[in-house]
Amino acid sequence: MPKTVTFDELGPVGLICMHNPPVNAISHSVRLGLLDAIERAQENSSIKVLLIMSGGELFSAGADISEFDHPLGEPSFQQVQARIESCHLPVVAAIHGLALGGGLELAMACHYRLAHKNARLGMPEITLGIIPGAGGTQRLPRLIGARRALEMILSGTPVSASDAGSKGLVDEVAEGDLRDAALNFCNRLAYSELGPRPTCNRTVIDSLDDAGIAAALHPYARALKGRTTQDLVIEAVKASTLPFSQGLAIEATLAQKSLASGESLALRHVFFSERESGKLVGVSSANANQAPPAAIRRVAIIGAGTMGSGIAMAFADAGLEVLLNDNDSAALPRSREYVRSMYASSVKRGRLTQDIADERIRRIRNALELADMTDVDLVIEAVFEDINLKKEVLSKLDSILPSPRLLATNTSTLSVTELARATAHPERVLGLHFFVPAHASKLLEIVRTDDTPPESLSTAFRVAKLLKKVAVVARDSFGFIGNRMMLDGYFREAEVLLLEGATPIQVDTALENFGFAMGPQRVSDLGGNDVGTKARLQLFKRESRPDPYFVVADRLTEMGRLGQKTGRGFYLYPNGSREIVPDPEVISLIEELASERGILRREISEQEIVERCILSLINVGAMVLEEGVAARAGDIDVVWTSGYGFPRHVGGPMFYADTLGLSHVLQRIRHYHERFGHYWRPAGLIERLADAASNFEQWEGSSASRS
Ligand code: T1G
Repeated sequence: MPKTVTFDELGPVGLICMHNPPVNAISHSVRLGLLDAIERAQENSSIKVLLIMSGGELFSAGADISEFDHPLGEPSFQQVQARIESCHLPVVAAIHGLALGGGLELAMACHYRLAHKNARLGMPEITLGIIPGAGGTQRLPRLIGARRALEMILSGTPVSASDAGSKGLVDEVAEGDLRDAALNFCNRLAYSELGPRPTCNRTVIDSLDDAGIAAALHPYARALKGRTTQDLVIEAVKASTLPFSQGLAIEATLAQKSLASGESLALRHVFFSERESGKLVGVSSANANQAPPAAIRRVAIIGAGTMGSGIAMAFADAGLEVLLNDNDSAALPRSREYVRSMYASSVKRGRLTQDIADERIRRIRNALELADMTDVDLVIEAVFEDINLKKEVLSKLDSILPSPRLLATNTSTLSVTELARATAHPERVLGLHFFVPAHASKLLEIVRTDDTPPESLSTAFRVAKLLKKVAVVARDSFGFIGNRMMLDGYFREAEVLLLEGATPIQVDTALENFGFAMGPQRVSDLGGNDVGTKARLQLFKRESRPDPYFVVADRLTEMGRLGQKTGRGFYLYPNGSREIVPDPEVISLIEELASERGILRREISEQEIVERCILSLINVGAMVLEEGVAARAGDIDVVWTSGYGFPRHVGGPMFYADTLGLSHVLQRIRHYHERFGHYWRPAGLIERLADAASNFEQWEGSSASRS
């Protein structure tokens, strides 16, 4: 068992170094190693100063999250930090890369801190539904003030080393080699009067009043909607004005409470599912290494519409050279304008400097001929959603681009298998399904066919990592994972509820209260009702669907009520505003469509709206899983939380189903099946798991062992 902590004597400096790849998580063995090293240093009279650093890419990503489901082994974080703080030798932490959560808390328990200029320091615990539980809510306020500490913990986003320096979180920001700078700092300390400087002895310079708390919460109100962790964070930081040991005890109680919360279980599930979804299923990491991803340096995008331009920006943002092509000569200048305006608004919002924006725009170059693309590593076609046009483009590219370079299609509705087989090398064609807006949406659905080898999948995973997107593999089928569940489940049921008597705003409000970023009718209006209608027409070429299936949205499209872009859709958008205004004309239209189908309308409760929309989503999700379209229930949760606005703190539809209990889910689905028939036929997988008193998580575990 390699040592996770080493101790070296460098003259008067005792160097304690953590080695726990890949992210130096402060696991049980690291805590043991730290305590042991401190004891050894204390017994060695030649040691005057202790220096804590790490090997690898970063200082530490914090506590080992995989240990949270079991009682934490001794020594605890608090015991290690108390040992550091009470050490009679000054203890210095030198931070490179990232110091997150428990990693930063370890550094804050040290008496002095240095950070390399490129380092970032943060408390991301709130993204996991927990509060800092290793003294962070007590030491951070003592270092930077209660107000700023609260802001840093509520944001969960790391700050730069220079920002940390200006706030007083670190004592020195090192420009050059960190180890040299740290040893210089320690040697100066060793022969100075300065001794240990326990953070716990400091006092908090400011206090938190209601106005200060409200102001600190305000920027995160939307991100924390429906969440509770922030309340525990506030309570803990407020306790930092008490004597340290009292505050620490309060933090420990609140940390336990947060750790046990459903919110945290859900967010941890999403954290690990996002890491799992990027791995080849059924292919061991050893074999995965036999399918090395191809290098991706230059890419080409065919089709300079909104999607094509957004995809080009995503690659330019990732630092790659991009060639953009379109057979409509007016499209390229139009795309250039779109790209410029998108970057201009990022500069205006302070998200980018003008120089970086200019650099990224420069990286996107027009390519007038397909023949100009012989030396790119990847081509993605994003032309109009027409099977013959896409086949023509892909087979031309197949003849131009040396195999096995990857050819990808951004189709969201067409058969990737049919497109791939239109080329001479179907093994190198797969789907890279981006979501609007392509440069910002986190999700990338990788669509594989029966001809797709692991090598092509590995390259697609590499593309996702390059673009900092979460990748999920879907088997080529009707609507892949996300759209299939949205169309056959969630959105379809939302429309049926309209026919039965609910109004668009009732349905949207119910699902937004459940936690969705935006309700289905508002999403449809944002994306364009015509886009949905066209997509369904394409999909129906693969499989048909019995009525009622989006009869309201399709009628709105016929009437030219396309949504925000025409100022009218399910709602009115007066004067181009994005604010929705209910439209009685739409209600009359829905009443007409309902009476045409003999549907009696009635009052429908918010509870029924949410239950029917979410259960139909879960039911179709189970079908997607049992058909092998999705390989893992966790993959479905990643698709919905990162691509369709499903609330992360609920864990995704399949995790939520396990939370409800599959026997309850099955009982309710059967209830609706009796009432509504076809679309509510229970998925066989739910029946089998409920009968076996099992759930998706257990099924997943057993299927993983089966593959
Ligand atoms: N614990 C355990 N495993 C971790 C981990 C952690 N903290 N962080 C990452 N991993 C695993 C991850 O599952 C993956 O495993 C591998 O490392 C690479 O990660 C007491 C209680 C650091 C920015 O929230 O944000 O401290 O899939 O693919 O894209 O108050 O990982 O290869 O098997 O994400 O380069 C607070 C979580 C903990 C940071 C690197 N810390 N990590 O991103 O690699 S709670 C966090 C990250 C805490 C204290 C509390 C990212 C990263 P595998 P990766 P990456």
